[in-house]
Amino acid sequence: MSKRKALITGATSGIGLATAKTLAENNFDIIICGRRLERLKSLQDELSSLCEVKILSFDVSRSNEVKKAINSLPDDWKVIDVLVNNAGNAHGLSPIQDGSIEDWDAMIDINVKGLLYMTKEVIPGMVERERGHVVNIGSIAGKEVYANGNVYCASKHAVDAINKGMLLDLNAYNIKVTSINPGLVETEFSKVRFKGDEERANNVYKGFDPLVAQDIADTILFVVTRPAHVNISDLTIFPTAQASATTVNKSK
Ligand code: NDP
Ligand code: 8X3
Repeated sequence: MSKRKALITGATSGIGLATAKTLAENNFDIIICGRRLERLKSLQDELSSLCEVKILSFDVSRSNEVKKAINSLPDDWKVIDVLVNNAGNAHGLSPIQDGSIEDWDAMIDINVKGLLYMTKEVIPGMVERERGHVVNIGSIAGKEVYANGNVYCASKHAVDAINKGMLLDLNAYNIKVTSINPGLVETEFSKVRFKGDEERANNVYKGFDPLVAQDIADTILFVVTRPAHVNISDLTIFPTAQASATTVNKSK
């Protein structure tokens, strides 16, 4: 029997990279996506002894690029069993009155519209086959709003609402929909949020043990390998030291 195929957006770093490796090690063929082509190529080299690996390098926030990328897949690769909508980032951390329009556009365009563009290209095949699983990576920022998180929190609240909408609309088609909402995970996330300021980024994870990308990848593997009658619809995952978006025991 052929392996199931999973498409992972944001596979060049952090949660997406760990997920790509984990699924490759656990009987999936994978389509890895991201803008940094060199990273995708080296991941393909690393994983190609384990499974079939296809690369799609494009910007999720550009609907024409998304369409072109999915259309470029050979027909048998268009049969995507698992879509992991993971690509996204925070850009900036400012009070609303000081926020940058460029940062707002990036977060809405990538985290919300990018996820929708991917979904639009991949879901019709799932509906036709009455089979498939969409895993949306939300955040605790989609469950709570914290000071200065305004637009990033809005983008992740939108992911939460879209996830709920997908669950309802795809119910008739036997399609599983899962939202995974992590707390603090040490990846390149804070480096992007703080525009390359490594010291500020590293400080976010000081004084406690944050989650690592592999913790989320292990959870995604668990979720996508449940029996056919089981759908895990919504999960929030914190490091043990975290109890809410802003309650973190930093006594270490
Ligand atoms: P990273 O910065 O390590 O990874 C982000 C990934 O998204 C990269 O692979 C990047 O690829 C991709 N990406 C970003 N913008 C685009 C774009 N325009 N087009 C295509 N791909 C893009 O961060 P994480 O792994 O932490 O983040 C992954 C997801 O997890 C995000 O949705 C984030 O909001 C969410 N999350 C993260 C948490 C954390 O604490 N780290 C907690 C909760 C949720 P490339 O640059 O090559 O395009
Ligand atoms: C990432 C987690 O708390 O930095 O979504 O917003 S947080």
